[in-house]
Amino acid sequence: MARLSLVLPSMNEKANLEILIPDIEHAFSKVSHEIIVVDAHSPDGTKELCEKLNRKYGNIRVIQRTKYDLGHALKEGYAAARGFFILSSDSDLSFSTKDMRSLYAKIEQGYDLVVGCRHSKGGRYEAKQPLTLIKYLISRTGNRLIVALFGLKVHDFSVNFRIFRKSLIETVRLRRSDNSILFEMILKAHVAGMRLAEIPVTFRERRFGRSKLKLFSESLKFFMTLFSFFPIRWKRV
Ligand SMILES: Nc1nc2c(ncn2[C@@H]2O[C@H](COP(=O)(O)OP(=O)(O)O)[C@@H](O)[C@H]2O)c(=O)[nH]1
Ligand SMILES: [Mg+2]
Repeated sequence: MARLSLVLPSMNEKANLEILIPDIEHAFSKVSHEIIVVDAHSPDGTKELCEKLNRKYGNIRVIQRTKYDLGHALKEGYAAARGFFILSSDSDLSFSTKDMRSLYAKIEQGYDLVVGCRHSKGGRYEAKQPLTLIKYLISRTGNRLIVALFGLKVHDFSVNFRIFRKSLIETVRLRRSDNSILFEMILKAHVAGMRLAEIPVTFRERRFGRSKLKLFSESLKFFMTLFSFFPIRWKRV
């Protein structure tokens, strides 16, 4: 069994994965690990790239699904993971392998879930483009609202950059199929009495390609679903 599974959702991220996967192999060369790319049937040759890299490294799997959105993709990746720890990250080079190593070092200290936080002291959310600035402001406001409403000690709930024990997803049942699965995981882990921590991380503009986030509809949906999470806050899962 690998010590670590890295789960990377992807939709047309070939140019980014071409750099990210070798970077990960290098950063975790001393940790037994596997990489699972959960790909939305990207027409850009992502699958072929992963197969090529697997011939070199021997620890890369690609799962392809056509219609799945992010929550589904993540759940599928987590279920396929064989590692003791699962590190979940975007695949567009927004996060560094240095921060991935920090996540891994932190969970080794004895936590169940460690979240990479862009909004706490020492964290950074790069926003060079006007659209990213809007995204940042929505993200910061939404995350502050969640802290105020739910009283959790984590400060970034919508970030797909975290590490957790595989046993977490066997203990808490994740039901959401959209982006809100990211908050659902943190909330349910908290309610289940798990040990949570966060570390500050840097979120950069993606290196290649375009964002798949439907900013306004997704944000609206996220805020609406917040209310459906209220009952979970005060009961055990
Ligand atoms: N498999 C899969 N991956 C997705 C989907 N939507 C986004 N992603 C991936 O999830 C990560 C985050 O998406 P991104 O477009 O960068 O969102 P942003 O960082 O908020 O602009 C990237 O690696 C995307 O390729 C999807 O529906 N299915
Ligand atoms: Mg991105």
